[in-house]
Amino acid sequence: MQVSEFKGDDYWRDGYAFPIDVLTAAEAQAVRKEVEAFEASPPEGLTRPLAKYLRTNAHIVLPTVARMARHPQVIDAVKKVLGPDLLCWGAEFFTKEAHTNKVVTWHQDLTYWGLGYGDQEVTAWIALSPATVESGCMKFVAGSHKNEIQPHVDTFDENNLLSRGQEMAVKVNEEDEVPVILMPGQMSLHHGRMFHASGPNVSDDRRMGLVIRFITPEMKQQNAGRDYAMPVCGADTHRNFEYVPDPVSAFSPESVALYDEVMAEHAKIMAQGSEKKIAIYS
Ligand SMILES: O=C(O)CCC(=O)C(=O)O
Repeated sequence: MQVSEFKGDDYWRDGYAFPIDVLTAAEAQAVRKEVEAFEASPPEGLTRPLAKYLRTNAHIVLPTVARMARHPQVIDAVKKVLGPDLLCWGAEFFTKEAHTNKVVTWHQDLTYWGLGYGDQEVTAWIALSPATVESGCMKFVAGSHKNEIQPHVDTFDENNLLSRGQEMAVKVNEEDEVPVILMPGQMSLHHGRMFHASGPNVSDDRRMGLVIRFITPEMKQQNAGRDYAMPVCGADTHRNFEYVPDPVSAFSPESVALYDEVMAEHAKIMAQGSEKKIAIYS
């Protein structure tokens, strides 16, 4: 559907909305190409492997990702859900290589973020390649955002793409699963308490999604003294987050240094309650 056809009410009923057309296929392809060029030839001066920058907080080091977080079509849709005042709290690439067993187990995003369990957060998942049942698209359970946060267990399974292999200790019935099929340039939105997961990629192409986490300024980090966000639109009368500036160029020395600072704080937040080190934050 076009952004103009998207009704925020449907999101609040189901806890998700898709497919919403936000980028042209050419725009999606350009983002994919840029990321793949960095993967083929990682820039110098990085303090950690390239994959880690892509896997979390990519908006801090990649101008394209910061630009996507302010893309007019993306913002128009997110505003229909959260209102006019928006911050970007995180952005990452969720990539599953062709013919791999990597999965994402059932979970609710807000469980580990330290931002509380409220309604002022939405995830935008933008397809950069076809997200199909074959390639391991996400699966949602309609209305599951109306539940409280369920108990989760850490599995640290190496085939699980989540930071600690977290898994809801609640069984989801197969007949309740809604596959989130998206073509390049299409977006889904989901609530932070949505039950969601994704299966392996048995297709011939890698499955790539650019995932942007939007919050309203009322949100507040509860598990650490400070947290960071990038202002996107509207006003912020709360100033609960330290502002992350747009990177001036890809992996500029300043943005790499800021990245390290943010990750040090996020590592503490994400590690709360975990018995092991969380690999993607190290
Ligand atoms: O990309 C996936 O398969 C899972 C993504 C996810 O869990 C999320 O964006 O919250």
